[in-house]
Amino acid sequence: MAAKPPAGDPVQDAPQVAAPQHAAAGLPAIGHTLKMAQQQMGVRRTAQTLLKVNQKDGFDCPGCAWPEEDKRHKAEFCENGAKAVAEEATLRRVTPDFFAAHPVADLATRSGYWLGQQGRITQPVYLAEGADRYDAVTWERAFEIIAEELKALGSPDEAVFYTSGRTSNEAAFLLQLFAREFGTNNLPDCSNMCHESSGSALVETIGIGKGSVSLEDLHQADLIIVAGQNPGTNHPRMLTALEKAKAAGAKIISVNPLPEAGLERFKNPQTPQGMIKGAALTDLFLQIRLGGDQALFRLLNKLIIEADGAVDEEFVREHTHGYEEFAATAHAADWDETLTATGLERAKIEQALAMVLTSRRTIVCWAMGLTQHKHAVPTIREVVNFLLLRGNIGRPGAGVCPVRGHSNVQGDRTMGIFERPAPAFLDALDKEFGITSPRHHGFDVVRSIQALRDGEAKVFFAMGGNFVGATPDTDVTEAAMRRARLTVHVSTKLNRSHAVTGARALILPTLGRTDKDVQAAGKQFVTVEDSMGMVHASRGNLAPASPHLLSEPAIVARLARAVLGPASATPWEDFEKDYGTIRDRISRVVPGFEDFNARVARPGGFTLPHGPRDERRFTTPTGKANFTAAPVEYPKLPDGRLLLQTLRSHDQYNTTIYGLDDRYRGIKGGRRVVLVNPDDARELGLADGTYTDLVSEWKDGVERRAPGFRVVHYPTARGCAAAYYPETNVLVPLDATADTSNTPASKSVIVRLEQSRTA
Ligand SMILES: Nc1nc2c(c(=O)[nH]1)N[C@H]1C(S)=C(S)[C@@H](COP(=O)(O)OP(=O)(O)OC[C@H]3O[C@@H](n4cnc5c(=O)[nH]c(N)nc54)[C@H](O)[C@@H]3O)O[C@H]1N2
Ligand SMILES: Nc1nc2c(c(=O)[nH]1)N[C@H]1C(S)=C(S)[C@@H](COP(=O)(O)OP(=O)(O)OC[C@H]3O[C@@H](n4cnc5c(=O)[nH]c(N)nc54)[C@H](O)[C@@H]3O)O[C@H]1N2
Ligand SMILES: [Mo]
Repeated sequence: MAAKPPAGDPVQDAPQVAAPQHAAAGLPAIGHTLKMAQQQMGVRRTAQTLLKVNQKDGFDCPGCAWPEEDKRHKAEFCENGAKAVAEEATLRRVTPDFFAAHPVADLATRSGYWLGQQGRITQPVYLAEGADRYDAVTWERAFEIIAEELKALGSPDEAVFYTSGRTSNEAAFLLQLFAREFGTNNLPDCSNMCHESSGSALVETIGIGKGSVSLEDLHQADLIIVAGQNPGTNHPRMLTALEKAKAAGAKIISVNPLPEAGLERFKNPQTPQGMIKGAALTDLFLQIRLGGDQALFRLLNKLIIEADGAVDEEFVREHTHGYEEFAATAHAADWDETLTATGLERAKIEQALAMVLTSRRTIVCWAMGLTQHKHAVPTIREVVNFLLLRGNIGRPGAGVCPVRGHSNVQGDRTMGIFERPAPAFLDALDKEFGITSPRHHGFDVVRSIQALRDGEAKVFFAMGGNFVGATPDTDVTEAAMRRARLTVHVSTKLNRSHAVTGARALILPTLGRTDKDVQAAGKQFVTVEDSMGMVHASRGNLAPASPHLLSEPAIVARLARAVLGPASATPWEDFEKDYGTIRDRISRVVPGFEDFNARVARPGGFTLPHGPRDERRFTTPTGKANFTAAPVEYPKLPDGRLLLQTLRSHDQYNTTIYGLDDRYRGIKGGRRVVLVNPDDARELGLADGTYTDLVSEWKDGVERRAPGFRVVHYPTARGCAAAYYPETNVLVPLDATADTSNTPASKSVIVRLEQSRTA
């Protein structure tokens, strides 16, 4: 039997600090994985689940969106994927007794770690208006309550339907269909906080908001630039791809304010050689200042244009638009300004340029380090300029590689989870279902919070995720959520959002990826799309955590029937019985899914079309790939301040905290740490071990404070600091967002450190 969850709140944040490590994975990772998994699942279930992760007849890992190699290993999972599985397949249970013993006010005092450790939720529960705790409720009554509140709204736009990226294609398609049939495009999703900046930049420049490379391309590249990403923790299986690429002769440049262990050296646990020695991955480390990437790529672009024969003129002529204007802007790029913006030495940039110019096939990979800045969109556009200059799109071994987060975040968007849907998508949806979808845009994440705050939105429904835990400006967001009439969370596990409720609240427990899903027509599977546009099936094999759980598609189907009633001609009941009928509809609405049921039945699934990758076809208004020219921006710091990035530790999955260690960075037993460059720390008079409050300064004059962070002297870039999210969300102002994408700028928060106590 698995260990019981801790009785009291175990979070005694007392971080212990050792030197950071220089290599990721290998033997310690395997030991660590099995220990954590067995604590949650017991020995037998650990074996039963971990061998099914990412196998062709198994389930898609609920961890990240990194794709699978065609030839699978027996153990096709990584340390952090195994932790994600163990969290879900845990034997711990949250029953109605638990809610009887813990009033909502008590839940609100608990850490996210403690809440998550309580286990899987087993029954729907309801917090009545004026009640102090959740009580068991039937599914019928739960759907009636939601229907009552939705029907009482002055307009469908007073409801918000949020999606987190673990939701399957089938459930996502139903949810957006229901929202639009109900009458709103208020479909914010976690992508708004994640790769929205990538989508915005890519749609404008290459006509499609998705990456253009496959695993095969990575293996064939001459040069891979990994900018603003920490794969050793967040996409560990990517290290295997990088290792293969290196073995085939590729060079790797890492662009990061932090020397991340996984990028330095990788000890592959799947090869005996790798386990012992490990491979050095990074050839050149550019330790950049936060937010300096646009300036870096702009200067490289100038140097490429000025180097003899370095521009792929034929590609530029045939396939691009706007080169002249861009080249003129790039020409003005300035060394001094670039060195200030990036904090890099001239020689390092020259070294990078030499590597760029000798590479015929270049890929740029990126994640949150590029997307969560005020100027994230122009930064990613500059990366596109960089690739276009040398024809690095639509050619083997080359392209754009935004590395996605949640395992189906890309698929959810493909299925229409978007507050600003394309008219062609809505036309196809309306034609298929005989409905009239609203054409005006809905609320994204930040707009949803503002609408709740201002009383413009009154019902909040979440398909997964932890909305108040993941969003910025925690105090503002929590106050906004408490103003709602009704908050509803379809969840597997407890989190902060269940403790910060509207006047009425529901928790609807659901099946996870690992659970067997049996409906009237028999055993069902769902489908997902990975970061590289591969669509495949996912089948759970465990007995569900409780007999009272409904699947996500079943919950949406029943909700739709309760709300829309007989007036809806959509066959919601059939959808619940047989997900194949949902896929039939998807195949007629979403381009690229033709013959969906037949094609997804093949082991490994199929690849979605991608114009730029497949045939250098760019569906932009100009019909070409667009060069863009924007002024260079970078954060400027007042004296005595630091620029804070809010990032992930090795022991968390977003707001789900697995443990209190960040092994590769040498942190143990606590999360309230702030990593500061030793020279900056000395100038600020902050010895290692000093306790400080982080105080964020924003133009609204409000001081946002996160108390009690232990200063850790750490080799980050000068002027920059780092601390974990979600503890630091309280510091990110709601209106500090990226231009165009409206993504919270959670990687560039101006802070001062106020000494609170000494260790
Ligand atoms: N185990 C685990 N896996 C995960 C997740 C998890 O929480 N845990 N989360 C999933 C999700 S939803 C996502 S979106 C991804 C996130 O994956 P990442 O983007 O890797 O996650 P972060 O921890 O936010 O790390 C940001 C990285 O960018 C660097 N960086 C920050 N600012 C800048 C900058 O201005 N310039 C440059 N060049 N670098 C910068 C940081 O130092 C850090 O290495 O991971 C997914 N996978
Ligand atoms: N400051 C700061 N803020 C950030 C970020 C940052 O880097 N810094 N990163 C942003 C990013 S990239 C993202 S993606 C968001 C993440 O935002 P979310 O996706 O909203 O948050 P998660 O923590 O991933 O959600 C975890 C919860 O999902 C539920 N869950 C898990 N599996 C399932 C399932 O199968 N079905 C259902 N229905 N529920 C399930 C569980 O109840 C769990 O508690 O956070 C963003 N916020
Ligand atoms: Mo994400």
